[in-house]
Amino acid sequence: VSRLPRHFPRIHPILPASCNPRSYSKAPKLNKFVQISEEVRGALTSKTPVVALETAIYTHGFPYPDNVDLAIKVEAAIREGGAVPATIGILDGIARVGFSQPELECLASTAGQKTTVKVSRRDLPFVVGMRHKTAYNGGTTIAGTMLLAHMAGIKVFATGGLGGVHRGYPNPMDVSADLMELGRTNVAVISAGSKAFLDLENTFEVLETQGVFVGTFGRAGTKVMVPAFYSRESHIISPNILESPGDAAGLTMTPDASHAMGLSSGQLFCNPIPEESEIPEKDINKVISEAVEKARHEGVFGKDQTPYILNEIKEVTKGASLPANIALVLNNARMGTQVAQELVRFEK
Ligand code: PSU
Ligand code: MN
Repeated sequence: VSRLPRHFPRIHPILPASCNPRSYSKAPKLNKFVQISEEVRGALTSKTPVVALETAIYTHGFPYPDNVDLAIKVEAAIREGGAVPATIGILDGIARVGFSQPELECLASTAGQKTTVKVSRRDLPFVVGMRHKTAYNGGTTIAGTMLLAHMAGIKVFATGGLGGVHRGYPNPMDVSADLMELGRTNVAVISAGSKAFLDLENTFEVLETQGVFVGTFGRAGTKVMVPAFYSRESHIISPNILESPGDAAGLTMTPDASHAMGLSSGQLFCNPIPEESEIPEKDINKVISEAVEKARHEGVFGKDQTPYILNEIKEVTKGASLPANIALVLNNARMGTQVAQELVRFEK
């Protein structure tokens, strides 16, 4: 578990008095290290739609207390659509599927602490296995969240932006584990594409190599590009077009086409940021290039790079990137809710 870069703001060095991670461990167990909340377990049993959510965006993407605010808004948007949110992350060394609001606030308030780590597939066994020694809290990345969602039987997962191939490949050979997870785990991820500071061409090449279905919501018969996080369009043509959440759900339903083909890979449903919240490519490109260059210059790489660059973009745009980021996450949560609704109808 690596340290945060020197420049990452440590916003909240001390836990708020009301937050004791150890006091939240009463949910039913999936196994020794994984708990599922009563609400999420009940929803899955009764075939109520469930939407999984990641927590790395709270621990390593948004400052406290904005992250709490976002976490609450996203869950509320999913409930409004008639689905149950299943926020996934690590609290006190236990992987949780489904957070209560106090638990969410607790995790989010530990953002920036050394024992609050960014947890991808490779980190999971360590953070739970170390519980007796160091009680880690963790924000799970898309890869980490997919793995836990799959374990709990959740098929739909809404998030912000997918990790990808970092610019400068193959020096370093930085390819997000998110792409490999999509290649091996059957969970549908709804995202605003991949972050614009990545090498988008190669990101979509790797997804193809991994056998991941990629579709973008748009009108059939038109030219639909995959979105680029802050901007609605990149210069990459979407390999497939999804006309509706029902279209998307048809791909993840059971028994479905991929199941019939014996596939166990995931799906990526790209959902462009709403027009009114978009930051046009020409306005954000220079900021992004400079942030990437600064990260390189400062020697920030590996798992620290994504949080560092996001924070740089936020600083340089004087916070203007935050509302866009919030808008696209909420937009994806709403779309994820509709996909989960459709999926349940297919399964009934
Ligand atoms: N998008 C954001 N903020 C984030 C991330 C994505 O707007 O914090 C996180 C996601 O959790 C994603 C992770 O899975 O960054 C990818 O990190 P890496 O490139 O180290 O795999
Ligand atoms: Mn990486």
